[in-house]
Amino acid sequence: MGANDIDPNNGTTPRFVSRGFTGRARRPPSARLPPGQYDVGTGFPVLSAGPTPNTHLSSWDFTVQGLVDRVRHYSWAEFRALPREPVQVDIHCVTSWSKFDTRWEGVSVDTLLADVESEAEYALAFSDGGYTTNLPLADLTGGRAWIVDTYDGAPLRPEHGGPARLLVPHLYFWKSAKWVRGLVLGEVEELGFWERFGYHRYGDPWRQQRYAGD
Ligand SMILES: Nc1nc2c(c(=O)[nH]1)N[C@H]1C(S)=C(S)[C@@H](COP(=O)(O)O)O[C@H]1N2
Ligand SMILES: [Mo]
Repeated sequence: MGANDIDPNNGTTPRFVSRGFTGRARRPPSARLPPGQYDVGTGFPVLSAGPTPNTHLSSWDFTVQGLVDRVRHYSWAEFRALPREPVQVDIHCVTSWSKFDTRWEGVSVDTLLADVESEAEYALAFSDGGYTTNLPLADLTGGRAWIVDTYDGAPLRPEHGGPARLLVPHLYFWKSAKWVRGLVLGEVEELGFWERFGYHRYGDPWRQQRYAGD
């Protein structure tokens, strides 16, 4: 896929595919491929709806805003000083490639939200360039989501979302917003960029939640 492809599905996945019967619980431990996915191997496709933004680290910050007791801003230096952890996970793109054992490093979203008081149920992640994606707040906590700035031991390359991207590997990879700059917390679920185009509001790859209605 080229850098400017707009449809994350890109016509490569049949719109109507029969659903597998394997829910997460019944899946044998060896089966790492969600239904309808293939193992892309050593490749790492780039999927971006638009050009790669170029944000200087001096003007980069990460903001937690919306329904919060007070807005949090982390400069790049403040972000880099937070406790960090390595993450090794499988990722699953809705265009049907999956990639096993990707290695990242970054800050758990739990860390960023640790002292935030909020009644919010939902989050909208927003990025340089205007991309957004919505998630239940619960899916960003509990050690399941990170803001990562390192891939395979090196600074995350711009085309893959550097300086920093969201990583939410248990959902389709469009939820892992590249060039992420913050979260807006809220009581109601505001749909993000692909979700407004008809992609599923939640996007569980094990339940093949590719499109609204799946
Ligand atoms: N800001 C932004 N984040 C984004 C996208 C995008 O177009 N813009 N594409 C999403 C989609 S559809 C996928 S599959 C992954 C692709 O990440 P990669 O290019 O590092 O493989 O980023 C997701 N995050
Ligand atoms: Mo995607």
